[in-house]
Amino acid sequence: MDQKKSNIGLIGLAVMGENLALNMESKGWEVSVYNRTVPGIEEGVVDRFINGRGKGLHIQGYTAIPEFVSSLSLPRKIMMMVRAGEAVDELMEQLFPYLDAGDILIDGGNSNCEDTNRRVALAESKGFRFVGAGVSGGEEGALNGASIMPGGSADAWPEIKPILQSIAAKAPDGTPCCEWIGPAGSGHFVKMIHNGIEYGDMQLIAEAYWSMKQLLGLDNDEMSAVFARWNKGKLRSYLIEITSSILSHKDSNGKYLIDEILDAAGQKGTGKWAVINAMELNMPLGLIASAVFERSLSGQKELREKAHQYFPGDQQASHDNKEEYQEHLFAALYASKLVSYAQGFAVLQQASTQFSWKLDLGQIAKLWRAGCIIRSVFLNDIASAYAAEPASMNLLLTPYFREEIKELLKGWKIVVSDAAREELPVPAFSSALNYFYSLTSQDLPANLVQAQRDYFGAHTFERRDAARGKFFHENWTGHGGDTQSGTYNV
Ligand code: NBP
Repeated sequence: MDQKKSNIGLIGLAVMGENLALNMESKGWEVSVYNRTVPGIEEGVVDRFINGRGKGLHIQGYTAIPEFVSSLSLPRKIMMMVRAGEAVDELMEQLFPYLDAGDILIDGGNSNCEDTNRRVALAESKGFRFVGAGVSGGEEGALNGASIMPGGSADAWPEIKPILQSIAAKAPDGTPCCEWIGPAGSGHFVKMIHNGIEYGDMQLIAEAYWSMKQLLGLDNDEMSAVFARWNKGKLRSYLIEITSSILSHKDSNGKYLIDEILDAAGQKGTGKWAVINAMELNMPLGLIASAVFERSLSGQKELREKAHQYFPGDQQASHDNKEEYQEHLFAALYASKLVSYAQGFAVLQQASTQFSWKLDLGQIAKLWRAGCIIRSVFLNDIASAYAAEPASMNLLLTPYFREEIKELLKGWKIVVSDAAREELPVPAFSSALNYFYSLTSQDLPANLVQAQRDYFGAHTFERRDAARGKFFHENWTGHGGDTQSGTYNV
């Protein structure tokens, strides 16, 4: 007798794939799973899963692609949860010969959006459909509800929507944190910006922690209590919540684990990609860039130790009114976070315009309210701001956030200037404040930059007394020519 066909196939039984398969099965879907079997790497992955966590469930395991593919109902839906990069291309090539027209491949890994652009076009050229779906929430989200950002072949969405929305986290108002994002690699682009924002949030929280410790002299339990208090207000979020828990956590020896962990941060590349893509779009994303670079510098531990011998620093702060100062730190953290999201959403908006993606920014904010690492109450305020002003060019200029910034500015300035005086690094707080000052400056010294560019390279400049877009060149030295450099971007 023919075995019942599965509703969906899942490839890649590492931490994410296993949990997604279990999540799908728990929602009533019949699932087929496949993992490659490479001698010498790890054999028996499928057996281990089917006889372990998958035992007794509606999950069929396969170790050969043809049988795996033919176990699926038409049009086939195959979700790949494998390492981003070549593995996805290799798998696609292995799958293509066994697929029928209209079958759908979903890449749920952290793929680069440029790769997804290419893969959507390739799959569609062969009559298949391809969806790049960013999945956030880690192991726990994969099992109990993730935030999922699918984009690519639009006519695949009605086919996969019931499955993906069933395994997504539910926002407090009950809506699933999974909606169609747009064409081509837009889903992976949005996931990449999400990850960049995650880098920013983590760095900002780390700076608040460090300022509390170094400027106020608070101990771990006191700092844990401050974060717990902040988690009851406007900063309520998963990352603030776990920070409070991390700071009070003791290891089996009774020591605070936070003090035992080496201060060298790792990274897997999505923060870096976010910054590179922002640069390509000519959009400022300075806060996330400073978070990425600070992780890089933190990793140069030996160099920092040597540098410290030459410049031991001169920290002597101690604030009498610690309660009041905590409010200043709250202001610095909240205002900088506003800047980070304003920058990230402005990049999304620019990408949407440039690539004709028609992204719904308010909807994207809503997708991040549950299941993902940056989930927070604050995303409701962003969604509301876009509902009121869908075409807003910068979140900081929307009525609600304008008023918030006015309230926060005083404390934010105090923290950044105190940190500078006390030689305490707060690169994300200060990057955010400088962005805010530049953004709100009617005049900037870019006139001098333009003059220098024209002086040495005939790059031309616009004039204050002429229309925008009309370019001039000056023969600065009297012996330069009148030939202008072309206006182009490299
Ligand atoms: P990994 O990123 O560690 O990938 C391991 C899986 O990829 C294994 O199943 C492995 O098979 C398979 N694989 C590799 Br490696 N090369 C392959 C190839 N050439 N052909 C077929 N399969 C191949 O697993 P993960 O941490 O579960 O993440 C999966 C994806 O989800 C990644 O893109 C990741 O960036 C993304 N993601 C991860 C998280 C997280 O918290 N971990 C969160 C969100 C998104 P093997 O067993 O034979 O080695």
